[in-house]
Amino acid sequence: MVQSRVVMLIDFDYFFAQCEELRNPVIKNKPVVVGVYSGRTEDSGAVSTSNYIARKYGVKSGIPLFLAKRSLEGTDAVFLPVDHKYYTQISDNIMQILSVYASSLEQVSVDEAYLDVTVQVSGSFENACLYAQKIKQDIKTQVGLSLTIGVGPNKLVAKIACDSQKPDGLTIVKPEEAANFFAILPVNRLLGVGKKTFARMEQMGIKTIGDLAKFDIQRLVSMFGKVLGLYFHNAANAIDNEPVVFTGEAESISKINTLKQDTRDLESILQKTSELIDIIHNEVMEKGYSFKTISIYVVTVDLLSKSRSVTLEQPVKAKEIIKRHVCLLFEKYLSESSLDIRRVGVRVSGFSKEQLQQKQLSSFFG
Ligand code: DGT
Ligand code: CA
Ligand code: CA
Repeated sequence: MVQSRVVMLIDFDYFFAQCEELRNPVIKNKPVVVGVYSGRTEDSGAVSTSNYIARKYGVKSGIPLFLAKRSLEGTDAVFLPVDHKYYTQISDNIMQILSVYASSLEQVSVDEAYLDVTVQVSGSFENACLYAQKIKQDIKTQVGLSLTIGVGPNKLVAKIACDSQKPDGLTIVKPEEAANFFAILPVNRLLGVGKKTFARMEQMGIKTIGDLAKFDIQRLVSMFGKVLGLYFHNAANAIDNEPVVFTGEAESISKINTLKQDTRDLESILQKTSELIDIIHNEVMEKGYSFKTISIYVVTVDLLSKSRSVTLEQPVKAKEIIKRHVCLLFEKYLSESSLDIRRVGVRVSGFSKEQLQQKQLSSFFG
């Protein structure tokens, strides 16, 4: 029997608004609205997102700010402008933690990533449930954010599972449950079924994904063309063979570990990171990569995590270069922070595969 893949989609809850709650917890019990202020008048602009308290008043992504203000009149609502730089920092931090949990991580937006965890859970969806809970708990304690996880045999099922229960959700759809899980959902839950297609399908008698799954494939092809027709047929039948692939800068190789004891001692930290660097460097060499970016990752005793990185002008591949920069980054970090460190990590990214350059540089630095 072919073993099924185990794929997760992780989506951070009410992301921009939750980030704002994180740095200012007193607003947590109030409606929180994050908006893009266009600046024309005081209230012109649109809502980027809102917390779930504000959503009860009908305030959600995309609506005009003046409408949001009106809906929340008489409440102690908090309105804040978007701070992309801050949200990206938190996002990068979470992605870095998540990457350790998967064979591959594909970031699809600032608050969403697919993880292939087949190997990590030995192909078992029972294990996947515990594993997902562990991930949620880890992000909760390390970063302080809640997230929603969908698990399925492929990206398509994971995505729809994830969307089905938010916030702080965990929905697991086993391969044998996918057809039933999909069947009752409205067909516009599938990617690619927008307003127009939805209306057209409705005319054809297709309302649910189940209707679409049973619909004659030839007729679908004649209605929507070969590519789209086949896609709709497969998607409705929960078939999706797209692999989870690293994308662009999201690709990195990293390792994180807990120190023997909480410390600020550079020597003990470097001893631990040296072990991590050995593993990382070996993997980088196996893949034939050179890299440009070296990062350190720190979890302090208050369980907050921080990272620091340096990007070099030229791609390099020598282990000594990682060690040297990790040392410099930690020296700098320690001079800026006073808390003991609990966990440390190292990450390299910014990969390229130029063989010739690699050889020259490695012999130079070797
Ligand atoms: P969720 O996932 O339903 O708990 O809530 P969000 O806010 O995380 O929603 P999601 O995942 O669709 O979007 C992630 C972030 O992207 C969100 O926090 C803010 C931003 N965003 C989403 N929709 C819009 C929009 O219509 N306009 C703008 N400016 N930003 C948006
Ligand atoms: Ca989200
Ligand atoms: Ca999202």
